[in-house]
Amino acid sequence: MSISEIECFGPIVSQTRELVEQQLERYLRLDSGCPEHLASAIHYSLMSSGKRLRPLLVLAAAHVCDGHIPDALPAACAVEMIHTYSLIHDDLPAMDDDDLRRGQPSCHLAFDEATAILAGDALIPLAFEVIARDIRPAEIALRCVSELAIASGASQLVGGQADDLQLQHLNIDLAHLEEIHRRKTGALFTVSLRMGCICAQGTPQQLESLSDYGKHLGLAFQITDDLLDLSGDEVKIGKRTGKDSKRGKRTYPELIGVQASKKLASDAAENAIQSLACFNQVADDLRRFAKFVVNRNF
Ligand code: GRG
Repeated sequence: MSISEIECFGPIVSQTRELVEQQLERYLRLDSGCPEHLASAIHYSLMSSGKRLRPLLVLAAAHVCDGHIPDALPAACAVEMIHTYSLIHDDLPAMDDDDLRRGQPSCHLAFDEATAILAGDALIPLAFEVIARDIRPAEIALRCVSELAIASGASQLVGGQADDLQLQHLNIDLAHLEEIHRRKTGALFTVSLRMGCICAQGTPQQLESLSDYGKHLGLAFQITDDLLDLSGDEVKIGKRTGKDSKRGKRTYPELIGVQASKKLASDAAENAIQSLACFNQVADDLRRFAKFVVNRNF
C-alpha cells in the first residue's frame, strides 16, 4: 500500500510520494563499508510498500505552515527510517514475533535475526545523519534532531513498546492503555507534524495546533489498528491479524468493546480536526486525513 492510494490527500500526495521514495532510495546509497547483505536487508525493509504516513504528515505540516516542501524532505525520510527500524525490531521473535510485514516476510525471515537487528540498528543513526547533514539552517536541524531523539527514545517510542510488552496479560484501565499508545504510536505521529512545522519555520501557535492534532490522530490511528487486528483483511493490511488477543495484548475493543472503540476513534479524529482551527482551508487535506485514519481498511 502506498500513499498514492490514500485518496484523502489532494495533489500533494502524488507530488510528494515520488519525492519521498526517490529520496529514500538516494539515502540508501551507502558507502562501501556497509556489507552487501546488510545493505540488502535495510533496502528490503525501508523500500517495501509502507503507507508512508509519517513522511506525508511531515510534508503536509510544512505545507500548511507555508514552507517549502523539499526543505522538510530529510525530516520526512528520517522519521520513516525510525518507524521502519521499529517495525523490524517489533517483528523479532523476542518481541511480537511476526512473520509478515508490509505484505512480505518480516526482515528476520527474509534474512536472519542478527541481520534484521543490525538493519534496524543502522536505520537509527542514518535518520539522524540525514537531518544533521541535509536540513538547513543548522539550528533547524538541531531542533529536529532533538525532537526526533526524544520522540523515539526511552520515554516515548521505546518506553511505550517496553510497557506494552511488559503489560501483556495484566489488567490495565483505559487511561493506562492510552498512555502507552501515546508513546508507542502517537509520539512518531506528533514529531512528524512538529518537524514539518519546524522546517517551515511555523509560528508557536501552529506548532501547538499541529502537536494537538498529532496527539489525537495517533490515538485514532491506534484504536483503528486494534479494530483492524480484530476484523481486518490480512492481504489488505499486509500483516497478520488476530494476533493481539492470542498474545494477551490489551486492546481497545477488548477493554471497551467494538462499538465503543469505534466511537472513541471517531471522537479522536473529530478532536484532531478541531485542533486545526487556526488554519484555513490550506489544512483541509489534514482534516480529510483524520477521517481517513478511522475509516481505513488497511
Ligand atoms: C521496537 C522500539 C520498538 C518499537 C515498536 C512499531 C511498534 C513499536 C509496534 C508495532 C505494533 C503496532 C501494531 C503498533 C501500532 C501502530 C503502528 C506503529 C502500526 C504500523 O504503522 P503503519 O500502519 O505501518 O503506518 P506501515 O507499514 O504502513 O508503515
